[in-house]
Amino acid sequence: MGHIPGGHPKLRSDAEELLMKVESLLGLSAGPAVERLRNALQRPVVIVVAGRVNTGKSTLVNSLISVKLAPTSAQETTSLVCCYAYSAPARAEAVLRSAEVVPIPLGPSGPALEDVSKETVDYLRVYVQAAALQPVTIIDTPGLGSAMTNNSARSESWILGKSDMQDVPDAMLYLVRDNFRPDDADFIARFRAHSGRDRERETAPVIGLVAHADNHAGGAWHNVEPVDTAKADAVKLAGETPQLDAVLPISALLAETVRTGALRERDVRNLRFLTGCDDTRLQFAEYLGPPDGVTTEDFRRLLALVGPYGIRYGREHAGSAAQLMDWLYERSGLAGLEEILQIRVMVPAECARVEEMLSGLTAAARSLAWPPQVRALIESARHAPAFHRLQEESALALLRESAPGHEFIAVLEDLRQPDWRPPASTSAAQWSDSCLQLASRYQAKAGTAKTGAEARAARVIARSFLIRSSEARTSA
Ligand SMILES: Nc1nc2c(ncn2[C@@H]2O[C@H](COP(=O)(O)OP(=O)(O)OP(=O)(O)O)[C@@H](O)[C@H]2O)c(=O)[nH]1
Ligand SMILES: [Mg+2]
Repeated sequence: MGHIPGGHPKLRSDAEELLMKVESLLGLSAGPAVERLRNALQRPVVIVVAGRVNTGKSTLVNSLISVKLAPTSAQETTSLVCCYAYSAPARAEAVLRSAEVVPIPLGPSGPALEDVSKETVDYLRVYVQAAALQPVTIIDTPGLGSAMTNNSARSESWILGKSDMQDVPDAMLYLVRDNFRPDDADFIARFRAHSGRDRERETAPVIGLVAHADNHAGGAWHNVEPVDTAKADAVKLAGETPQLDAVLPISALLAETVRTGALRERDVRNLRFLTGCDDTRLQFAEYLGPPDGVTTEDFRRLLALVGPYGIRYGREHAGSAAQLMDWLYERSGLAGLEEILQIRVMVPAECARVEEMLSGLTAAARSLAWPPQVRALIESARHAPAFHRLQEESALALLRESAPGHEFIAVLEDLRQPDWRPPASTSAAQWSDSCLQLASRYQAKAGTAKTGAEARAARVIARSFLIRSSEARTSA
């Protein structure tokens, strides 16, 4: 079980290598221009987590950053936007409305404002050295739709108020308890419009999450399995809500417990101990007291870590800590979320950064009159197999716009998976041959295509298979 995977494993490193080659050809004169492009390239992918009060946003943020830093509770909790980014040493700062940045204390339960007045703060930044944060920055936001406080307005103006396109998040995770209400849909539509304001960019993907999956459809003690029901409801919602890129069930509580390493051997033993207990007895254990053999404190701890769902259904999977962790991971919905994040968010966002870098290099070469050999290097890099991924991305964007539902869209989406292989290929030689056949099939389709976008996509797909074929052959 990994964390949020990076995008394409080699794309950024190939891009960095190109910058290094340019630098070595140009020497010192490359300095500031190349440095600017390198900084832009290395910008982490920014994912904002939004939704109504109490949907589990901060709990999900903790599980995505693998540290319990964002405060969570059953009351309205988060009152300031907080960005979690990778850096050492761990520290926190408040960015004031005046743009001044002031360091603030970072305790084990998150940043503390202390003597900084909340009204003067625009947002908070927390830096942690968590491996999960290397490729991404995760933004926790106050709950939307709250009439009690001005937290909601803070979130809205922060998420939709960015004027510099560089600051607009690359994607949004939007949590709902059961349904997308009209104001949820309205917020999502405004986010998409805002993120796609710049004609050069596709609108940022939005992934809907059916939150509290472990407590869905009447809760853990009801007669239907809540996580399974949440899965089925997520599929239904995806069909009804075309403005979302995907809808998945998530139990942020289980995800947080898995990712932050909160579960101790003693918890696993206590849960295993409950295996033989009567369901009704367990359901009312908070009132009746826990079953003999488990202390009240231990029982409360278990409830806080895995909820009633973990107690009812997890008992059967508590043979060992590893078994329980696997089960919690699967039930939490994290696996599905991480896969979607890679394919729908990380790969496209990294392609966009590399594309920007390549255009930036071409522009700098022209405006700074770099020597012909440097220009030639940049030009040939643009067409090298290493950057073919970018062609796949732009062919996909073009086709989505001009022919949504076209059969090539699914092919291009499959190709986003770095470890994609043709089905039923057992050896590298077979894999290479199948790719070659596919390349030939798509080359032929390019000849009979009805539109420019379709022909381009077919040519791009043909080359993708050719590249994969030769990669397979060299790995054989
Ligand atoms: N059973 C269950 N409880 C959850 C889940 N996610 C969050 N919770 C609990 O719900 C409460 C609210 O969670 P938070 O993460 O603070 O919610 P939030 O969306 O950040 O809330 P605000 O910051 O107030 O908008 C906490 O008590 C969490 O422990 C979940 O998936 N399942
Ligand atoms: Mg919160």
